[in-house]
Amino acid sequence: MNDFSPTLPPELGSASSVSAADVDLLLPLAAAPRKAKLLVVDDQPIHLQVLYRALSADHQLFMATSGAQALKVIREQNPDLVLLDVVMPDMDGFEVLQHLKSNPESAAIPVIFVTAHGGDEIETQCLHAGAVDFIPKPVNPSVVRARVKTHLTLKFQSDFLRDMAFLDGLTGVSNRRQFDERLPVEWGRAQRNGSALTLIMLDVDSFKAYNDHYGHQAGDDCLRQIAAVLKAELRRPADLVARYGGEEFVCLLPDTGFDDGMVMGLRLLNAVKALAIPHRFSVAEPVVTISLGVATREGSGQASRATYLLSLADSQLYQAKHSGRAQVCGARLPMAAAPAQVSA
Ligand code: GH3
Ligand code: MG
Ligand code: MG
Repeated sequence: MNDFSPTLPPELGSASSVSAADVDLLLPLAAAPRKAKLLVVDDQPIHLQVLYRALSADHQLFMATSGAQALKVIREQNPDLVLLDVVMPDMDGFEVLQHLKSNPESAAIPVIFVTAHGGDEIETQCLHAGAVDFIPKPVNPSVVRARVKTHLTLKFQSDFLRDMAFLDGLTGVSNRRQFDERLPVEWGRAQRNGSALTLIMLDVDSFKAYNDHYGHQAGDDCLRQIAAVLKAELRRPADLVARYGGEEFVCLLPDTGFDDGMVMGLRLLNAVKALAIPHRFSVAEPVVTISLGVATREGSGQASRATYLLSLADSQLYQAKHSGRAQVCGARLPMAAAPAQVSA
């Protein structure tokens, strides 16, 4: 049995049904950059067709004809809004919504229920289940468009506010709050999978002297340039660069072992030096430089806390400062052996 055999509205092609492999090719159905992504879920092709006609001109539209298929599209496409049929065989709309709400990655996606089974009671039930709105069938295209527009506006506003809450206002990279949230998540993942995790902590050398001589504005500009360089050098999607505070930054590098972490540290050191920002008053070099501490958790053993990785990076940074600045020091986190497997 496969879950992916939607019947498509005539506009979407001549095929009356498609296989699981074809679904990926058919989606997105109306791709265009920067259009909001909508997922429409209904087991009845006729209803999909009506919603397709109403919404496809202004949105990037995805279709699903079962709850299971909807969850797959949501995982892969992360839509901005879902229009969800309530009554479907196998997995109904309430169950789909429950899945969405229980996963932090999809919990914030707004869901509008669309159902023929109207009435105050079902409407209340939909809203209590966590839907943002309720549209009765048969749908009126202009009402659907208006409600979708309203909920997309709210969604984009809340996305914007959440992004702002995690960004550093001066440099535009992530802030301390974002880092504090990500560190335990990445730490947990590394412990579970026995994968490597490297943390680099870095600090601008003689930055007080830089501010004192070149002015605070120039200091701010210098921090912005350094942040941009760090971001440009760390290109993996999972890498995180955050301003930790003042003139200190942290880089969190999942799946990065100690040797690669040290190479990355050196790259950052050289990239900042290559900015060639004059600093006649630095104790290190005549240009702005950074000192870096690298700490890596690797191997299948256990180390007790994420904060130990942070302390180790901090102590390595201290070492780099103490040894003359403009350099990288690093260490591996000592690990205890993983607990032995007990068999019955
Ligand atoms: P070291 O090489 O040991 O790190 O010396 P340092 O002078 O960089 O360190 P110190 O901690 O004495 O001074 C840090 C300076 O960073 C002091 C503060 O004025 C400056 N600073 C911190 N945050 C900002 C900021 O947002 N903008 C500017 N322009 N300067 C900042
Ligand atoms: Mg400093
Ligand atoms: Mg400092």
